[in-house]
Amino acid sequence: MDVGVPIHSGENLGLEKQTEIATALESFFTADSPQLIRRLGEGNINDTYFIELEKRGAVVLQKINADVFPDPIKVAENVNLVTSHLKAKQSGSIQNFTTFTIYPAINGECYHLDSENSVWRVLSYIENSVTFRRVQSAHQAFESGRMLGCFHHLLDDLDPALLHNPLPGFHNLPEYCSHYQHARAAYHGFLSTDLLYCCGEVEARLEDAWLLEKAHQRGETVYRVIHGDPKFDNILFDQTTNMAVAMIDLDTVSSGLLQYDLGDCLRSLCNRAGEQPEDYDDVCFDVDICREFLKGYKTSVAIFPRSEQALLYHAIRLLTYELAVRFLSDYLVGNRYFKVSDDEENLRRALTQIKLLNDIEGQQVGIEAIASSPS
Ligand code: GN1
Ligand code: MG
Repeated sequence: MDVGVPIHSGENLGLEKQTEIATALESFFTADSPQLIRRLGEGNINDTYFIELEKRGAVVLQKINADVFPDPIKVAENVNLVTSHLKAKQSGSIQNFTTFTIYPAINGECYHLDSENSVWRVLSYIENSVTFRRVQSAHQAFESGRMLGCFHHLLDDLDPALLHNPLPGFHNLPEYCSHYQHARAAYHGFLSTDLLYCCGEVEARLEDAWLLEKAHQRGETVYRVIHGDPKFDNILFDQTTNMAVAMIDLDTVSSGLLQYDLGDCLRSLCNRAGEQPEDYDDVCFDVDICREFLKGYKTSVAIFPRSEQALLYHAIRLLTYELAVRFLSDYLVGNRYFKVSDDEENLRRALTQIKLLNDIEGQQVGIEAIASSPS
């Protein structure tokens, strides 16, 4: 059985890091000091820490990755706007949906800018919560759908134009494809069998890159507030009740298509082998998990238009493809974007998404049937 990742687990940090963190905390809390500092979660982008403060107790501290987000202050402001909206609308009417609180810095801002221009923020820690790398049950799939549906439902009256664009080019598949082509042309490293296989699979689908944008131009889908990165381990579960409790990692909240969120969540949730499988043969898309997710999703959203449902298969396929293109391009340019533990990790990640993509395409009929089913 796969084991959930208690979000407070992780390695201990060196003295230099601890000092940097303690200094950042002084800009948020007076007369309080950290008793315990640990890395938190397994995000590919930001640095996240679990902090136990002497007086205030547990909080979460994050340093926003300025190599990825060109303007981290905009990211912090977006998250502040979205969490304020969620809190204002929630007012106890929706069960099992928690929104974390953002602690203001002493100067009143929702972030702290340090002497090296790094942006830090502090969030409340949701007690007794856990994230999972891989889905373990149909119940978790239903709960994931219910949670993402609540998130969309509560934000459906927030004007997406009020949000900054946190990451220009994010989910822009035509642009990712063009970056890939440049990266491939400039690559002069070793052409392994796996690399050639991945490049061939990516290049065979380049002309599909505009599909969702064309559907948008035809009026089949609209721009709205989306999470942007709702992969399965960005959903918090309560350890006691096993209910989903919160969506985390809101840095990519932005104006976008519903398909980006549904496709990204389903490609990660329904691949029960995870993004880093031990055996590529285990990588496949579990349609039963997809069905349960959609049941949960439909219990939360007021409306789920037919035209949006009709795009679901392509959303799942194209968001899987998009991530394969992104991992592969990053590998070709020398691993500049995603955190890696070794030089080949992004190639292995790309290979996993390509295996998944092929399985999704092989199951098109089944996925389309689930997507169009009324319940
Ligand atoms: C990144 O930060 P994290 O690990 O939740 C990435 C997502 C990818 C994901 C793949 C801002 O998410 O787009 O789908 O890795 N986030 C950003 O694991 O690029
Ligand atoms: Mg993220």
